[in-house]
Amino acid sequence: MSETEQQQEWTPIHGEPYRSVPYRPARMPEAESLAHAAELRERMRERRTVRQFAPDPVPAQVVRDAIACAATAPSGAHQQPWTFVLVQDPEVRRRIREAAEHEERVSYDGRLGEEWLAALRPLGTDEVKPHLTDAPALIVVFQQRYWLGEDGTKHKHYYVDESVGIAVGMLLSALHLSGLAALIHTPSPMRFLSQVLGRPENEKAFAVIPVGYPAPDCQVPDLVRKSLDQVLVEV
Ligand code: IYR
Repeated sequence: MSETEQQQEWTPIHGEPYRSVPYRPARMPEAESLAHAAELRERMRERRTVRQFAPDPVPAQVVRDAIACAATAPSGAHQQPWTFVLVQDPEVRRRIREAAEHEERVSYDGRLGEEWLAALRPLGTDEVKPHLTDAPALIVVFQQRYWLGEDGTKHKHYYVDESVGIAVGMLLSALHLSGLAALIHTPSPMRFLSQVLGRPENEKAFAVIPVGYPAPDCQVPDLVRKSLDQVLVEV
């Protein structure tokens, strides 16, 4: 982030003329670039989705910094259509767990359908969601489907799913690289999150991300990632 960006307060740029500032980052020497890329690849390979958390607190500033990283994501028309709600209050986490487990019970009892349940079997998930109260922090990500002008006019946001998806990817990377474990949890339907957290009508819940340290006896499913050859096509 440039100094200009840090000093200026955000205001909507909708309909403003194009303005530009110079961008001249120092070019990284190739050897350094290769070393960073290889190290990052290895560190990202070590990330696992965690569902069993230790109750130990996490440094809240690490989570805030990770959210700040996520909020640097590119977005459709630079509309930054996201809100991150950091929940540490145990009573609010308890209410989120109760409502999520209610929805999940219906899902696992048949709403998902046999094909979906079969796809989930190797992950070992079920309707019991202890991570929502065991993890010391939850980040509830909302997507802003539109923004409300001061006069109450609704302005459309563009590529909201893509923008928020990119930001969440950056958030998961930042949390992992800062030493914290996380889970992307998508109870469905998620409307209860707007009610519990009192979010406005232009916001729709996107995911709940429990954050913490893995429990001492944490287990993760024995999964294999696709190799680079299987995901990369070079033309
Ligand atoms: N939301 C449910 C089901 C679930 C769905 C997918 I796709 C997953 O990758 C994992 C779980 C749950 O959280 O259990």
